[in-house]
Amino acid sequence: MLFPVVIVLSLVFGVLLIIPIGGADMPTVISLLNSYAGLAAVAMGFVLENKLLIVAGALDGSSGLILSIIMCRAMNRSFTNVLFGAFGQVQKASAAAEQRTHRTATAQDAAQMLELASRVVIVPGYGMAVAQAQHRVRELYDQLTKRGIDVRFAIHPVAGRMPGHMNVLLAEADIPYDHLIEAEDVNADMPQTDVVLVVGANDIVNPGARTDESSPIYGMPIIDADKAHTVFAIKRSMSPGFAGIDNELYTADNTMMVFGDAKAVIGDIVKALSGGSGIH
Ligand code: TAP
Repeated sequence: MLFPVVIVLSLVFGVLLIIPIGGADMPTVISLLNSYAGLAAVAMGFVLENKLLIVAGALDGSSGLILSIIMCRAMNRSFTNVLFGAFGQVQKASAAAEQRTHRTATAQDAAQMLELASRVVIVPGYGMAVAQAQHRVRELYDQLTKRGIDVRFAIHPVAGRMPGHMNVLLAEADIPYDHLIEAEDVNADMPQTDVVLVVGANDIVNPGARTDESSPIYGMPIIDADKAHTVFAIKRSMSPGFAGIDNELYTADNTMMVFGDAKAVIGDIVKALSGGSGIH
């Protein structure tokens, strides 16, 4: 008699557990649900007195939980904030930031600066995934390396929306793996970098994470793009990223915004470069 009631209660419990979690935290939720499945297997193992089920379930349960916690740490957010953070979440740019001005550039301007550079760092983010621009990025990489320019990719652990998101996309485009550099290593060379090309990234290059204690991402390690000589940031507008906050990188003196869809803009840069001014 109680069985259907338990099923209904479990369904309600499952739904209530998931609805407070923000949509973009989905990867954390998936690994947490994996962990719950492992715990359920452990319970079943005890009921059936099956040691294999207990051990396999415990492995699944603990690894899922550890992965969820690591993902939260990389975002510098507490576990409870991810689990209940979507309640009353407001994602809005502040009025103060709207008054700050930014400089714009065209794809042709970016191509000219890239062609003159010796060291280039490309910072891919969620926007590259949305635009599916990885193959254009590969073409750009080919154009630049052909000219003897040192091109590296700065990979942030939480760029995009799932662990390893950028690695997967760049591997799909056959970018050599040894050119993907982790944030802390690439940051050491940032002051010697001529041009940083930010491709649809926002929070992972926000200098506010270093300086603004009131920022929700304060303390999150970032890619120090602002320390390079020149920054070109490709995105469609001045809208904020996942954290819903302004990014002072976009209004910095050494930054130029190239507005547009990442795939189209990188395509235009490649086109300009393949026309070739023959500087390198
Ligand atoms: P975001 O901060 O989300 O910024 C992405 C930017 O891409 C946006 O500002 C958007 O600006 C731009 N964009 C979107 N579509 C585009 C397109 N078609 N062409 C060009 N630009 C486009 O991304 P991020 O810097 O990669 O940071 C990731 C964020 O996600 C972090 O806050 C992280 O904590 C969070 N997060 C990560 C994970 C994992 S595990 N990776 C999981 C959950 C949450 P426009 O709209 O103006 O174009």
